[in-house]
Formats: sequence, C-alpha cells, structure tokens
Amino acid sequence: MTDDRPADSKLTRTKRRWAEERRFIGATPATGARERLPPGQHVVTDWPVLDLGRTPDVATARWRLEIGGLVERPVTLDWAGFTALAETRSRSDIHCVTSWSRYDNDWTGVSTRELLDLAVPRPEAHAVMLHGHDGYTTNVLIEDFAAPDALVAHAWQGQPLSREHGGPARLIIPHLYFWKSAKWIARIELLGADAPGFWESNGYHLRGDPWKAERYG
Ligand SMILES: Nc1nc2c(c(=O)[nH]1)N[C@H]1C(S)=C(S)[C@@H](COP(=O)(O)O)O[C@H]1N2
Ligand SMILES: [Mo]
Repeated sequence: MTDDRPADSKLTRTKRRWAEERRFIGATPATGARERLPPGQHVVTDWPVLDLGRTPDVATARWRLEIGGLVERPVTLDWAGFTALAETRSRSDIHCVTSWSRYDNDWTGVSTRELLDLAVPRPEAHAVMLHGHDGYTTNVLIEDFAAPDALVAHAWQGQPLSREHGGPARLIIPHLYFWKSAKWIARIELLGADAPGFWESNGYHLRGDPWKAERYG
C-alpha cells in the first residue's frame, strides 16, 4: 500500500517502538552462532498434522480475515482483498513443542507488518490474540507478531496451503513454537495486555521461545 502518512504518525511511532523492543529477538548468543536445532528437538522430513480435531472447511468465497481490537482502523479482508496485498515469501524452520522440527519451509503470503499497517495499532496495543475458524486461540506479544519473517501464508513450497495444515490461510511465526501459528486464521485481535489462549490456558508457556525451551508454563 502507499504510505503517505506524516513521519510522526502513530504508526511510525509504533514501528519505532517495535524496532526498539525487537533489539534482542533473534540476536546471536555471545558464545557464537547458535545451533539450528533448538534444545530437545529432532528433525523430521514429513509434516505432521496437529490440531483440536476439527478441520474447518473455509472456501475462499466465504473466507474473511478481521483485524480488530485496539486498532485505529478495523479491517475485514475478503480473499480478493487479502491476495491483492503485497505478497511476501519467507523460508523458515518449524519447531513444534511436541519435539519435531521441519527445516526449509517456503511460505508465500502477506507479512504481518503489512496487515498491521492496514489496521494501525493504537499505542496501547501490546499483545495479539489469534483466533482460528475452529475456535482455537493463541496469544503473542505484538513485537513477536510483527517479526520480519512472520506472515499469514496461503502457500507452502509454492502450492496452495492444504486444508489440514490450515488452508486457505494460516499464521506463521517462525521464531516461536508452532502452536502460536494459528491455522484457519479468522481474526487478529490487538489487546492492551498479554492474555493466555487455548494451549496457554492448558499448561503451555505464555511466550513459547524454542531456543529457551519455553514449553510449559
Ligand atoms: N486454528 C488452529 N491452529 C492451530 C492449532 C489448532 O488446533 N487450531 N494447533 C496448533 C498446534 S498445537 C500446532 S503444533 C500446529 C500444527 O500445525 P500443522 O498441523 O500444520 O503441523 O498448529 C497450531 N495451530
Ligand atoms: Mo503443537
């Protein structure tokens, strides 16, 4: 989208704050390059399916993505509007809390920053609740949501994302355990304070950094 807002807009200030808060995220430890595989993980080459057991069937004709809560401009995107946004690609590794990791996943979709640019988070927005069409919820801090390689993906390895893996579109936040990457994403809700989602209310860690093995709260 074109950005014709003045340099001191709320959006710019918000971005500046994210930039400051992200200082240490993904930083290389002082001891040198970190291992690719987080502690306690093993590499798989297949792609396991994990969810609550419900697989919503959301045709793109009915698909909507809402961005609301503490935003200046609540947005509801239909499929045409979503796919008309600037497309981004990112390659990343999946780390599931159940201990499997899958390397080199090529995602295509819309960056979370692009989505936030549309809705313009209010200064008091500090956290995000993700809602899936299956009723699943999971929470992240806004700076984790806005990580440079985070996106709402509609394709994996160049093919449309399959329904079992969250198609037509799911969130991908590569630097957190995969339970944070909401499948069948329906709503992105900006909140003033971090609050537990489904698994976080059922014993999982509030943040879920694989490099710190933040598995259980
Ligand atoms: N909507 C929704 N998203 C979800 C889940 C879910 O049950 N519903 N499960 C989470 C968990 S626990 C994991 S490990 C990953 C699994 O994604 P996959 O089935 O594509 O491997 O999705 C996450 N996102
Ligand atoms: Mo999981």
